Amino acid sequence: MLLATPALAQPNAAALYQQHCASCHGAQRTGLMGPALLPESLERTRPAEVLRVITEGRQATQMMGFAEQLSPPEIKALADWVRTPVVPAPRWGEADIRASRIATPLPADEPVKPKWDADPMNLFLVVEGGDHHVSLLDGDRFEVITRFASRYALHGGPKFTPDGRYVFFGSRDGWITKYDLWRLAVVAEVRAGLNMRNVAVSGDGRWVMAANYLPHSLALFDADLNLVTTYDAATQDGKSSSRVSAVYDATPRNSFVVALKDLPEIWEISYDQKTPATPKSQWGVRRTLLEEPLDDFFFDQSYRHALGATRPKAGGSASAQVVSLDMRRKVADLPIAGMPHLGSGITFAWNGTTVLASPNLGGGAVDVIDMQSWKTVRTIPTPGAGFFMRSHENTPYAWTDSMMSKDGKDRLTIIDKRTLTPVAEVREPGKTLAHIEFTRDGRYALASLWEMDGAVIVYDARSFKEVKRLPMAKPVGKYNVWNKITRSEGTSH
Ligand code: DHE
Repeated sequence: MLLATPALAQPNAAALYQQHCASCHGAQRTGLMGPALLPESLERTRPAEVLRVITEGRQATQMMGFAEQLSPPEIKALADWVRTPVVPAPRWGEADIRASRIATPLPADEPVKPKWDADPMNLFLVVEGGDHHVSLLDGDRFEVITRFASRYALHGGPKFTPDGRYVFFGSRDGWITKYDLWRLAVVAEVRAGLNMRNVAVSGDGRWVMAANYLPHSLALFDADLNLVTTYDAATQDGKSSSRVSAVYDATPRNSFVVALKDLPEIWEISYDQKTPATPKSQWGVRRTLLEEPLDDFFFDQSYRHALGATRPKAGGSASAQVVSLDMRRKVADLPIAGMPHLGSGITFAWNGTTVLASPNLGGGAVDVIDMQSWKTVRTIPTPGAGFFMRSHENTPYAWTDSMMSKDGKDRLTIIDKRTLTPVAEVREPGKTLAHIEFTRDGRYALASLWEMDGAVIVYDARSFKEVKRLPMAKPVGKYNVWNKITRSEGTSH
């Protein structure tokens, strides 16, 4: 008689998770000491990488490898399971936000002056994604003043207070960290959401706003990260809600401008009010209704216009639009060759007008657009799709990367802003070069060698020669205090 082989029991991933992972990543997978393991948080991590991390662990962190304790099918089951939604969906309300706040007040006997000897306006913060650290750099001597651990996976530019003393970092897991650059210490932290996009600081330094994918909300804090109120990102009738793509400070308008991923609306929330917002009496939301959702914004220097990208349509490409924030309607379609990465664009004077130049993620080109007529004046070829473009008022050149392309990722293209033509390249063969930021005076350009054993490379902005190389662990981005607080036209704000 032939006996049927019993089917092999499937590993119970939920039980394995509670046994091995919950103490660090939270019973609801919303993160504790370890990062959140929700589908939203893992969207950007390849399945093979999740398998590898569970098997081998993550270097220089508390994440150990489980190869000895779990079988390959158990590891595979866990890796698949953490990509499934938590049911019921985890909540993160105002009480959770308030309870998460950690503050370290200034010791009464500490003198109020910087602990270092450097130009406070020419400091750089370098976000090192490789091991989740931040380095503070003296922008004259190109020396590291200090290096400290950040929250897991910071995203978006850190935002400075107008005096340049404090900086706010946002992590994809929802943590906001306020850091005192003078005392070299964390002042306060709070978890604004479970999956966050970025933070913005008001031009007067009094308010911090966070944009969340999960929950669908905005969270408003005072400058010490005490929660003031949250806004549900929903239509006026409350019937549909949206992930919030990003929040931007529009200092000339004294307002926050909000990009919504799933709703055809732009929001503007003015902080130019006599009465502070409270949970019961929020500042009003001014809605500009659109034909389709726009995210990834760029603004003209006056912040009268928001330039937004639409998502690619099935079989088609993305496009971009110009919206007047005063008239509250679309005023132009932007002729852009591929998927723009508008947030990384720059503006400069050219031929009697002001132009916007933006790299695009869809192909090898930089689009240059006249900001009066909203017409393309030039499409500049680059070796491949790029993420970041930077310049400075004191240099005739703009630098852009091609980090998303196989063949072009190892070089930066230097474009003459007068002729709109590429004039030079710097190259690190076989490696990834990306994200540029200039010193306060525009004399040097700092770029990232975007590798685990990477570096910040300092180039002379006139001769394009390397001046210095500082070892860093995958330096994702770098931010100069002066260029940010003066809203230099050559960088993001
Ligand atoms: Fe970013 C800024 C959106 C993927 C590194 N990125 C921003 C901003 C937005 C944005 C809206 C501006 C907010 C701000 O600075 O406050 N980024 C997006 C995306 O939608 C996208 C394409 C997909 C996603 O899932 O988020 C995306 N971004 C990435 C990356 O893969 C990058 C290269 C690596 C990483 O660590 O995530 C990346 N984004 C950055 C950086 C900035 C940024 C370094 C700040 C640039 C600056 O100079 O200000």
